[in-house]
Amino acid sequence: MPVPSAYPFRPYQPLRVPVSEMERRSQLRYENFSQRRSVRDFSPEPVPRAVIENLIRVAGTAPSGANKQPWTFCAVQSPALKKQIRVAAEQEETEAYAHRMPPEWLEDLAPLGTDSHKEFLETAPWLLVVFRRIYEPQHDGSQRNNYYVNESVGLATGFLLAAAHEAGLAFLTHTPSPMNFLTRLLNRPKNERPYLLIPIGYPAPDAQVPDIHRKSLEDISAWY
Ligand code: IYR
Repeated sequence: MPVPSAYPFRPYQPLRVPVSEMERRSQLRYENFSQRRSVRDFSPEPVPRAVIENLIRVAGTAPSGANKQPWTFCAVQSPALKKQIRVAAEQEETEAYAHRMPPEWLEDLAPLGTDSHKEFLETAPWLLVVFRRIYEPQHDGSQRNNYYVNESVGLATGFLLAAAHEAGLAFLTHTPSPMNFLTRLLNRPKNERPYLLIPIGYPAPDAQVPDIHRKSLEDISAWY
């Protein structure tokens, strides 16, 4: 018998997937996801707002600490705002590449061919800016903390990116550092902190990606 609770519960019996079908689906999912690559050269081709709305809806289904759902997803389409974001990001990145990142970090980035130019911030049809909500302001003016905010927002963002890939879109998980300029440019409230900046769209027709490789199952797992 289920334990009685002060809060309402309801039955949950999602449709069972037969094991053979489970194997097939997980294999297909892996094959599809293994094709995903981070993209830095975008086509300006538009992506319908309805698609972005669905991706954000998917993100909102992620598990979160105490079901606080401590996230806000800002979708930026305005060319003027994208330009402001690019200018501010490039300012920080110029400083970062020239002075802030230690030689070892620059060495690790060399195979990716990145630099302080962030044209994709203007070219991609959408910029998704993910904010984590540290606390929730209460009606009486007090604050109530959220739990496992980084983990929760990471999961939600992962859900969103998986859905974007499945929808046939390309993206980059961009982390200009520091990114407080996003709080300012998007006029976000004090309880929100920028988490990730994600240009999303189609790759440019001549887009290239670095020839890098993924670790194998053996490399990333241990079995007991
Ligand atoms: N934020 C910089 C540097 C950078 C850092 C990491 I770690 C990367 O995987 C890629 C880039 C930039 O976006 O160029």
